[in-house]
Amino acid sequence: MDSYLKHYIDGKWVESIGGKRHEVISPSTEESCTEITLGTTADVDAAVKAARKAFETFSQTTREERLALLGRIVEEYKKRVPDLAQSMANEMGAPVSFASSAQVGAGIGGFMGTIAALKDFQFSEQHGANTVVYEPVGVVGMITPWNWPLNQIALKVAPALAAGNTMVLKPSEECPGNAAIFAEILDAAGVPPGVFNLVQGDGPGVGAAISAHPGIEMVSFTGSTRAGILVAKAAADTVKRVHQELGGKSPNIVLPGSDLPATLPGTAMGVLVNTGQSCIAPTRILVQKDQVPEATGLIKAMFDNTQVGDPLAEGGHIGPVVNKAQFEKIQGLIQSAIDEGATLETGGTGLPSNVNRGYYIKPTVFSGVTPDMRIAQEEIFGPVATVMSYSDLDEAVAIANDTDYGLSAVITGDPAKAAAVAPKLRAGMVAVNSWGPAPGAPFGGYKQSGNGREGGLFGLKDFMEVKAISGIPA
Ligand code: TXE
Repeated sequence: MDSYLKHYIDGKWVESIGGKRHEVISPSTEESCTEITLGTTADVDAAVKAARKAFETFSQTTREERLALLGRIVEEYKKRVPDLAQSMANEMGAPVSFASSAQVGAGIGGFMGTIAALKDFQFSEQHGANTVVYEPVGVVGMITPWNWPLNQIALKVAPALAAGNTMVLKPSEECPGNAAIFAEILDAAGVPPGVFNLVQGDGPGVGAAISAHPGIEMVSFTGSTRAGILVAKAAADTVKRVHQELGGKSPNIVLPGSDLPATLPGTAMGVLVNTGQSCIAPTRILVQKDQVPEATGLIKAMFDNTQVGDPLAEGGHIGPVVNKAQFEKIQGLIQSAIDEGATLETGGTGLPSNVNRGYYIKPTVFSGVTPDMRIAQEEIFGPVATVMSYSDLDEAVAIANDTDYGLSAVITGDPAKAAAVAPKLRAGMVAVNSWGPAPGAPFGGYKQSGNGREGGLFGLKDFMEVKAISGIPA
């Protein structure tokens, strides 16, 4: 792959129509590492035209043909693991070993979950006098972010292909290289021209054009709640389906009396994985007040033992955050917690002592955090944990639910006791003694964390239309 990236439209690599170039800055070097051709509305029009034409034939393919295609994509994908990992390490700072295992693995997981769902999918069901059939939605617009970039692309492209849709993808302009390699993978797997189109570009340009386009029947978006609202507004005039996976502020309720050394490290690590840049990162760690000192000590030790370093070096360290804007946002949130009276246990503002450039954040732990503090309400998206104290479980549940988000929640402790707490949490996913849901979970949130679900059977259904046919004897 070139470090200058073009669009992939109708099976060909093309330059923008009247567009400029955009430089991607590596978060570890603060220097340019990739350039993209910056898409325009005219590029989106060309991609939609190709996708509409391809829909005429691709929507008629059989389950077996689509299963074979998805299988070939997985085979081609596996050949490109080093390239995919390298491009993510350069552009968004995921260390190569983590990128090639977790980041690339999550993308394959999205395809495997879809393949399993498609094998058993009932395309036709009888509901009383109605035959209900599932059909492709049409042309799907996809807008994806930079934090788990391949996972987020796979969770949209795999079910869209499985359902017989055609598509136009705009990946994040912060991390476009893996999407270009992904297009090469689909090309090598024999995805017909026009079925999958890639338009490189930014949100206000290409993202907004996709959202508003009358030739697109559905837009599937993953990113901030801020941008998700703009997507929904831009889509409103065309009444297209809007599918959103947005931000989160996940609680981690540590049940009273839990064996903390045995359980807490496994869930608290979710704040460090991917340098804290996960929408489900359980950053609000709620601990019964008698256990706060022990829990804080354990978390502090974990964060103190976490190395920060070069994403291109092998090892189990964490990398920088994606860009300068995110670095500054996180520095501001850390400072706000200090100013509002939280206790800084470790970390803090400024660069870690072993680096002198790059967007690296000190692994940071605060205790004494109260629900009204900014750091307890805003998504951090960095390696920053907050320990909050509660008196009884009713109070813990009230604090857990007291944000605008509702993506995911974690419960640490006895699973039998957790079973009574899980129904009280206003979140799309509840993970017990793990920082994230098990593979195959319908992935998505309540409240301002979005709507719709991704992954497996639920994700497949979300990329389909439902038609009821009555009056024809079965
Ligand atoms: O994301 P944006 P940003 C959260 C996280 C992070 C914050 C800011 O809290 O700190 O968002 O990140 C496209 N119309 N998440 O600003 O802008 C954009 O080009 C259409 C949570 O980098 O949401 C990119 O492709 N599209 C999250 C995508 O939206 C628009 C993942 C995401 O970028 C657009 C990332 C517009 N007007 C950040 N503006 C998660 N749910 O995992 C931007 N985009």
